[in-house]
Amino acid sequence: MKSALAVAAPTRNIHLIKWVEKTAELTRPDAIHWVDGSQEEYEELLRQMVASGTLTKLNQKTWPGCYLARSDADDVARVEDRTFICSLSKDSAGPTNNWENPYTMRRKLKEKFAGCMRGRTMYVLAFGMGPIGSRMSQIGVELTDSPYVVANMRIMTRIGLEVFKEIDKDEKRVVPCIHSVGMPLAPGQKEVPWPCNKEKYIVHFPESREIWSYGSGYGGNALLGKKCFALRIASNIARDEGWMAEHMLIVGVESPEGEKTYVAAAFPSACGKTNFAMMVPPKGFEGWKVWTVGDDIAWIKPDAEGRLHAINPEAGFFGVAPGTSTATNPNAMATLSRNTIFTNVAQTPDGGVWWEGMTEKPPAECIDWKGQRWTPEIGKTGRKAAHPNARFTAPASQCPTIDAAWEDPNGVPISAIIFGGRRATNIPLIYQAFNWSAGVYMGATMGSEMTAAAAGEVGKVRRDPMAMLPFCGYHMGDYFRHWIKMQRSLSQTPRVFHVNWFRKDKDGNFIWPGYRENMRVLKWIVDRVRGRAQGKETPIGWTPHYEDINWKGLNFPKERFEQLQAVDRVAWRSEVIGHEELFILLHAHLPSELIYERELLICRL
Ligand code: TSX
Ligand code: MN
Repeated sequence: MKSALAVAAPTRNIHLIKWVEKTAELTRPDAIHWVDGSQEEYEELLRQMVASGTLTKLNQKTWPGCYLARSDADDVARVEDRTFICSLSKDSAGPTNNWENPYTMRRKLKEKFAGCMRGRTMYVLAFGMGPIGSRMSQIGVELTDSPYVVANMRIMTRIGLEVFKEIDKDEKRVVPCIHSVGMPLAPGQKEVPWPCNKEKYIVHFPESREIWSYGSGYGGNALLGKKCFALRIASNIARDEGWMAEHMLIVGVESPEGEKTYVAAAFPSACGKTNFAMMVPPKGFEGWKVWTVGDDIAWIKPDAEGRLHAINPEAGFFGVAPGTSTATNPNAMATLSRNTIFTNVAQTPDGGVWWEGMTEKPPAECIDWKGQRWTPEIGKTGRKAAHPNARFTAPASQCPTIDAAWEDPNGVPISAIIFGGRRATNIPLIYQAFNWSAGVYMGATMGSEMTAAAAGEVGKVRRDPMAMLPFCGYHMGDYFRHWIKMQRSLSQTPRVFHVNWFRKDKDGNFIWPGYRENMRVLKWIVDRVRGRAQGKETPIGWTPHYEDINWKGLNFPKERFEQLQAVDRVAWRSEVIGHEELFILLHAHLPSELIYERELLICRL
C-alpha cells in the first residue's frame, strides 16, 4: 500500500519519500508541501508572507515583483561560532572548524528538532546546484518550515518539478538538508514576522553528506544550497572526486576582437567581490566587455583534456546592499530593480528601498531595518537605516552583463585564478605567482585587514586562505594539499595572480582609484595568460612594468604606479612571519610544498 504522502509526492524515489515521512514524524508539521517551483506557487507563498507580516510588498510600479523582509534583530548574519563540522574524527575537521562528535550531535539535533515544526508547514524543496543535467551539477533536498527560505531558494537555485524529475533518473546522490526556524506554534499561538530561536545550530556531516540547520531563518544559515552545500559539503565531495569547490566569482573578459578569457577570483568579505564580478570597463577600453558568470561560488573541474572548467552552482545573487549604487555597481542596480527580495534594507515613504551608499543624499525620512522611523538627523548619531549586512536576493538572469555561457553544462574554461585582499601596506596592486605551487602558497597566505565594521582590532591582518576559512568543510592543511595535487590532473595549470585595490599612501589615501579602473589590471592578467605581456621579476612574483599597463583614459603618473607596486624586502620579511602563524596551526597536515615555497620566498627576499 502506498502512503498518502507517496501518492502526493512528485517523485518515485522511495528513499526520499521515506526520509520525508521520518522527518515529519520527528518534527510534527501540520502539513507537508511538495514545492513544484511554479510562478503560482511562488505568488501564493509571497501572499501568505505578506499576510503574516514577514514580507512587505513594495511599490509595484517602481519596484515590480519586489518585496521587503525585516528579520529579527538577533538573526542578521551567519553564526560561525554555531557552525559545526561533524566528521568521525576531530582531526579531519581541522583546528579552524568547530567539531562535534557526530553521534553526540545527532542526539542533540534529534532533541532540538522533536516537534519543532508544530503549527507550521514543512516544505519539501528539491534544488539543483548548477545547470540541471550537467555532469558538474549536484542535487539537494531541503526540508524547511520557512516559506521565506523557499522563496529565496527559488531565486538562488533551480527548484521544483524539474529537479524531482532529475532525482528520479537515479544518477546522482541527493544531499539531504533539514532546516527549521526552531519556533513551533502552539494552537492559537500568535505568529511573529520573523520566527527564529536564540539557540542556533548549523551542522554539517561531511561523511554522510548531510546538513541540519536550526534556529535561524537568515541567509547562509538557512538557504542551505549556498555556503553549507556549495562550499562546506561540496569541498568534501570535490576533494574525494578530484575537483574544486571554491569561494570565487567567475568573469569572462572579452576583447574588442571578440577573444574571450575566463578568470576566477577569491576575495575575503568587504573587498567588493560582486562589484568586480559585474565590472564596467573604464574610459579608454572601448569595445572591451566584462561578462558575469557568478559572484560568489565556483565549482571547477578538469575536463577530459585536463583543462579546468567552472560552473556557477547558483542561479541568483545574495548580495550585500549597503554600498551598492549606480556609481559603484550599475549592473547590480539593474539586476535588483525587479523580482528581488530585500532583507533588512530601509523602506522609503513611496514604497521603495534605500540603504547607506545607494544615493549621495539620503531620503528625508524612511523606515529603518528595525521598522522604526529614520531621518538623516538620526543617521548622524550613527544609527543606520539599513543593517550593514542587509541583502538583495536577485535572479542572475536579470544581470545586464550575464555571460552567454553562464548556464553552459560544460562550464567555462578557466585561464587564471586571482586572489586578493584588503591591505593598506606592503601588498602591490598586482603580481603573478611564478608557478602553481607558488600560487597555492599565495592563496594559502592571503589575508585582509579588518575595517571598522568588522569585529576585532582595526588594521590587523586576518588570514583567510583562498577566502575559504569559514567555508572549507575539512582540514585546511588537507585542503592546501588538494590544491597542490590538482596540478597532476591538469595539462596546463591556470596562471595565479594576487591583487590589492586598497594600498594607501603615507597620508592614508587609497593610491589606486579601483572600481572600473581595475579593468587595466584585468587586461594585464589576460595579456599574461595569452603570452602577450612582459613581466618584471621581483622576490614575490612577476609584476607589470608601467608600460605594460594600458593607461588610455586615465592620468596615473609612473611615480604613483611605482609606489603602488613597490616590494619592500624588510616589510615582506615580517609578512612571512605572519604566514607562519597559520602554518603552525595547520602544521600536522600542511603539504611540504608550502614549506618549500616559504623557504624559497625567504631566500629571494
Ligand atoms: O568594490 C570595490 N572595488 C572593486 C570594484 C570593482 N570597492 C568597494 C569595497 C567595499 C565593498 C573599492 N573600494 C575598490 C574597488 O576596487 N577600491 C576601493 C577603495 C577606494 C574608495 C574610494 C576611492 C578610491 C578607492 N575614491 C573616491 O572615492 C574618489
Ligand atoms: Mn561569499
